[in-house]
Amino acid sequence: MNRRSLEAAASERILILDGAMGTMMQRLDLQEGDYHGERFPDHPVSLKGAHDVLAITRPEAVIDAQNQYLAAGADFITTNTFTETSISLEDYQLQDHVHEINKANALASRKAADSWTDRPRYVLGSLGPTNRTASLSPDVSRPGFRNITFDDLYAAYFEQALGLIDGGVDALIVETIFDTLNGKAAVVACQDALKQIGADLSILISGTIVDSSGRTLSGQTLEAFATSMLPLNPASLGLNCSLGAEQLRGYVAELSKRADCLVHAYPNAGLPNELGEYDQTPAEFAELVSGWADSGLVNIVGGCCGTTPDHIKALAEAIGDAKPRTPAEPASNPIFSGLEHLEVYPESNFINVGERCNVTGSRRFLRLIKEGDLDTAVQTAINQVENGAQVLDVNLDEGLLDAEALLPDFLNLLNSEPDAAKVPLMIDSSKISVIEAGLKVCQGRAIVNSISLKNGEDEFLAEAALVKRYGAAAVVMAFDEQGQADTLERRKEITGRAYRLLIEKADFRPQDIIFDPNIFAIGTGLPEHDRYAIDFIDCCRWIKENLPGALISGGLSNLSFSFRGNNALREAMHSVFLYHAIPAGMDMGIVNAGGMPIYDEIGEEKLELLEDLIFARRPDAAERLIEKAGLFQKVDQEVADQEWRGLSVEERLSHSLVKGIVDYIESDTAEALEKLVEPISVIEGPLMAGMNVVGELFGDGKMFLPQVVKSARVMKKAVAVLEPALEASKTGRGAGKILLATVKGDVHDIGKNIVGAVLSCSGWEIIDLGVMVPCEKILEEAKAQNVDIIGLSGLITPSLDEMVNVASEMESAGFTLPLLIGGATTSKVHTAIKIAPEYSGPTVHVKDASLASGVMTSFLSERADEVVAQYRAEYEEIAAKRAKGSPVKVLSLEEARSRRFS
Ligand code: THG
Repeated sequence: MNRRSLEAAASERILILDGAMGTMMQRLDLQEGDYHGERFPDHPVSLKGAHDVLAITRPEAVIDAQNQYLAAGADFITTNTFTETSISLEDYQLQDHVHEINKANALASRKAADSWTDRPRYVLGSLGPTNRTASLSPDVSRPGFRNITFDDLYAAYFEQALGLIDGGVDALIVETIFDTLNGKAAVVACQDALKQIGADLSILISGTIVDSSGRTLSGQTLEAFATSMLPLNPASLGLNCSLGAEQLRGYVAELSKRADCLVHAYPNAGLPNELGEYDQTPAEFAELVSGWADSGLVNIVGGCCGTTPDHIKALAEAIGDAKPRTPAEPASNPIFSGLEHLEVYPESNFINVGERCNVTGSRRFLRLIKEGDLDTAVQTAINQVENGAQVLDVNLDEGLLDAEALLPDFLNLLNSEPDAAKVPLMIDSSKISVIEAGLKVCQGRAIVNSISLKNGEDEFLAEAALVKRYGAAAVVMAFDEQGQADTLERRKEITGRAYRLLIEKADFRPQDIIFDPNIFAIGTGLPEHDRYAIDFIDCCRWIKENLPGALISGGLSNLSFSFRGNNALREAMHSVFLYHAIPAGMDMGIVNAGGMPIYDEIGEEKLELLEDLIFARRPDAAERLIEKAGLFQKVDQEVADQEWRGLSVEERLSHSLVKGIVDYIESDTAEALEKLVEPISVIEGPLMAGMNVVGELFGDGKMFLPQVVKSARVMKKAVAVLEPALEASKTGRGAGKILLATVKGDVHDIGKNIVGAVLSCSGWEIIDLGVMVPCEKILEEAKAQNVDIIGLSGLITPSLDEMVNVASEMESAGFTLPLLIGGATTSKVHTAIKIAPEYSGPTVHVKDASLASGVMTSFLSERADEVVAQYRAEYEEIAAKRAKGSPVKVLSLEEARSRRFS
């Protein structure tokens, strides 16, 4: 059953999987002898409990159990081979019988399935997670240690898959994946085993999340897991085991939204009780799981631990002829992952890739690696993420280092630090064997840096195939057989050729290609280097117009190599270059996330010198810049300090915020509080003024994320100083209780924190759930804490969709309390036309913190009904106006042409 035939079957109706097997076997009360049978009479260890050997020693017991599921209405039965790799079979000293046991199980299941002739019944070959993890250390004192590698797992799964395919399964399912790296090894092994045998069978991928934080055991979010797995092209992606169906709904919905393949789900029968038993009844189970079908979230459903033929029967009946889910449109946004995912939206800002974990790019990092001080070296990674790096470039290529051995060691250690491992990795090496060694330790979806045409098309396509095998994306350098592209024409020629090859011959999606049209040093004194910067920028524009969907990156610090020793000059140069390259299409860059001045503050004289050089506006640009290099040397800190320290306290606060200076923020905030008396006045006055400047500069591309991160830190410190005063000035009006949360997918909380601070001043009790809060958690806490109002916050555009989702889930869950919407991208119009229609309770957009208390008080007042009615009328009017269409009247083409300007 290949992918197409599975999709065809699943397009007609929702398909039913079987339930748990272990309990069925236990019920038979089999004795030691039943397990040994005639095949293993003298086996040296006890086999009791090794249910999988029963396919050899008591096949009729297995067939009988599976028939019960088929009778209950299952379309699929799963082979009893969850632990049948050589790795797990060692527990029973059966590791030499892998092929035999897997094949026997497949044959037994085949026999059961084939005894039904009413409709096609299928056999799914099961591959479980094994008892080891490739992404986690079993030893807390050695976080970089692993007791199993990708290669070990691959070999074990390959052997198992061959046995299953030999026994005649219809499809393979890699299930209960709690470590994505184990899962990847299994999927790649299945693909290779199928290729070797020449079979074309579907592969289903099934993850498991271990707690209500929604993460896998190895720490990935569900989105990061899906991001790693979807590029491996499963016929179906889904979840099993995990929590009970009740807790799983939000995650199934999330997968359903992302997966451009089928989606399956087979949860446990609720959460285990104190005795570890599952006691959800078949009716309860069926109602919850069929609810997903009714909402169009799933294509294939069944049960995991604790489910019985009765559960499956109830489920099949409850599903009836519910309409199967339509797979999501194939994604077109680039998306990468570490422990968390990074999706690049058309409106995303520039993406910072940290450059410092590079032995040729940092003397300090090289020394740490050479001395074997990997712990401190990993700190370099953490620091960069703290400073705003959204991806980490790692390069250990150096003549005297064995990068192929060292890189996995370093990455294993890095991957055990969640503060670094949350971002995707960019594996930087000029040797493909080193890159592959790196990919074998990444559970996330990494970026390969880089592949190129330098050794011709065959090698390029082989490298591209390797990238695809691990589900990664790739930086493609503008190199070919003749060398590096150093003119605009050569840059176009090579990137264009590489694009065609990747799309037409390597089955790449455009969004998985990241072109690097070579940032080389300018100002070297050689006139042939003068156009390097401008040609790169022009090439960005050309790529965006001619190679649709591909991303553009570059190594920024290369640009200023000629000015080594003058960091201030180098940083200013980088800032100016980005200011022009980003609008031309540069999406991401390998940068020093810590250092970059704000474009607007470089000053006219310096700016002119730099732009003369970058745009090759005059032949002596470099000379003039060198002459004036002194301008860039950091001004004596004391002198500089004296200048801005002389400003008013309001201006000083704003200055600290914009510049990200923490040194004086505490004393200045205290001074401002004395002057303005009310803590709220300090927040709403100078602090907001500073943050507004930051917001504007960021929006205009004059400030970058690392700088915004610094400003946010300063803001937090200032608010902390005000907190006692806020607390004391509480009016004690006892207004009510509000739950605040930044929605899932979003980490911004400055606005939300301010709202919280302002509201608590007015006597509101604040339940602040923090950032990245999943919908289920919001609903759960709102109920548990019996809040009066829910306030959702978010800064980035995708948060708008998530807010719509929360509103609709509030409706499904029967909420009626008011919902407030706030945050930079939110608006009254969006709230009126997208969010309010999803929820029948009052739904209102609140423009800024100062308004929140008023709105909320009115909702809880005696005239609440009137207020709600007013809002509703206003919002419905906005929505109605929108529905009537755009106020701009569009002319026909002929009419427009007839009015052409003459
Ligand atoms: N494209 C792609 N990958 C790349 C590059 C590129 N990887 C490597 C490099 N170029 C990008 N990384 C760096 C890292 C550091 C520096 C430059 C580029 C750098 N370092 C200081 C120096 O050499 O003066 C080191 C200072 C120190 O020792 O601390 O400039 O273009 N795809």
